[in-house]
Amino acid sequence: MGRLIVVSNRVALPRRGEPTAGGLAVALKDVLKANGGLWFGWSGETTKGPTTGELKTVRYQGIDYATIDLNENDYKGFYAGYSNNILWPLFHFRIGLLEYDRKQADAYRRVNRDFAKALMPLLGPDDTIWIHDYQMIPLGAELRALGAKQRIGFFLHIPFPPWAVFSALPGADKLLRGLLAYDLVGVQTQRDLSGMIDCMRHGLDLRTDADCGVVSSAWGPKRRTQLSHHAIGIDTRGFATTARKAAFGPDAQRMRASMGDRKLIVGAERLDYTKGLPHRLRGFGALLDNFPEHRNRVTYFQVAARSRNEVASYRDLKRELDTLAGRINGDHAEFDWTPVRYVARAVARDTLAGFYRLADVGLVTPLRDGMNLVAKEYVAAQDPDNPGVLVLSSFAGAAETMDGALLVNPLDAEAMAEQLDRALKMPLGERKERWAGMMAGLEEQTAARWAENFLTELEEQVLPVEPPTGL
Ligand code: ADQ
Repeated sequence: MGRLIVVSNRVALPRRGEPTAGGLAVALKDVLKANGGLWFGWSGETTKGPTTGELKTVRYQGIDYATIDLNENDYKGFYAGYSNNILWPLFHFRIGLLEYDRKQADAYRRVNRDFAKALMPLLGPDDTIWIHDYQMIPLGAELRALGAKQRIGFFLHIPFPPWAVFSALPGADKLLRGLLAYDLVGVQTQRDLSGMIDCMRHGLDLRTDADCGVVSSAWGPKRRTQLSHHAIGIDTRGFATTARKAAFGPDAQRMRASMGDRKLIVGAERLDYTKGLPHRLRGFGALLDNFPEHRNRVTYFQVAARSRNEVASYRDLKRELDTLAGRINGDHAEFDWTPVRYVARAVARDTLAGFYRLADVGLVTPLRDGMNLVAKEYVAAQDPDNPGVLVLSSFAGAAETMDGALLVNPLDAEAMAEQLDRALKMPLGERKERWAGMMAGLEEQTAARWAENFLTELEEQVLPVEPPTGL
């Protein structure tokens, strides 16, 4: 058996003194170690000159890392442009935010081709390649065009919309056809799988067989591409331990002291329009308006790490949140109580885990989300003897399996207020019961299990039969 090659736009390179990485990076590193693997991707550096594909390599704790620099303009067009300003809104059902630009589409193709050219010489005949996420959809096809015959799998971390939405993208069918270069395409949920099947059918006129495979000759000999869903998880035990320890740390102590006997609602994400942050603030505002018994009794703490500041819609969102938080505080604050505490930056992972554990309610309200790991982390962080309640958007992939959560439609502020009220008043017995069910699921569905399941399914795929040569 060959090695495992993981490809993602960002490579989680080991850096000294860096806080513990998230579940995904840990899970991938574990499978890479077990398979003597290689992680390939962008170095994080751009150059003024053309992309040369020159490799930077480092070996650390049994894993090889290989990265390349990218031309500055190509990177902008590929990443901030096509990936984040076109594909990200499209896959999150927000076609109104999609700003199509053909030059960016070209940069996206070019960068994927550059990746393929740099990766190709590193591949052994028996290696298995696992490509990650929307920045890299055409990479499999680019590798096939260069003659790659290895098993190649692709996993999409974000939602997969149906054709009625997907078709808004100029060249939608070409992007879809790229998926046929893979032996396995994985998405997070049943709902995403339905979206992908719908696109295959209406965008490419391809029907899936009884086991959810599509057959095509789009990239050489006839290949069957397996389509399936694999919900990503977290390192549940590890996160629970981190949270238990962090609850006694200085940050959690300070937070606890500042709360007095008030209850705490917590939210944490990247500052992103898909995460429903303004909706969440409106829901909390409605709680204070409609349920006066919670005034001066509960604080909502939101950490929103700034991201993608180069994209205008992200800057607009920051302004909107500043205004909304200011308005709620202006309307409701007392001299000794600030209803909304809003921190627009990243917080260390263990500090965050400690805050989750202190919080009576975890509020997670994306408008669309592939999975949403915060929902899982919040549950894993709870004290089994006094667990908090998860209030979760039904549009998060996590909602498909986390049925102990109180589900909300984030567009309905009044309904969110009702669920928050219910969560804040929920008796201990019900909280324990809901939590235990979800925790059992999370202990089963870890990030490591997700990686293992995906790779097992990839290894099971039968590769195309090459036509005999020399005839
Ligand atoms: P993201 O959109 O980044 O991931 P999510 O799954 O919630 O979203 O993961 C975010 C991670 O960042 C969590 O581990 C969280 O603890 C951490 N984090 C959030 N806010 C933070 C803050 N302010 N400071 C520090 N850390 C913070 C994409 C998809 C998701 C999918 C994942 C994995 O959009 O739907 O679940 O990939 O597949």
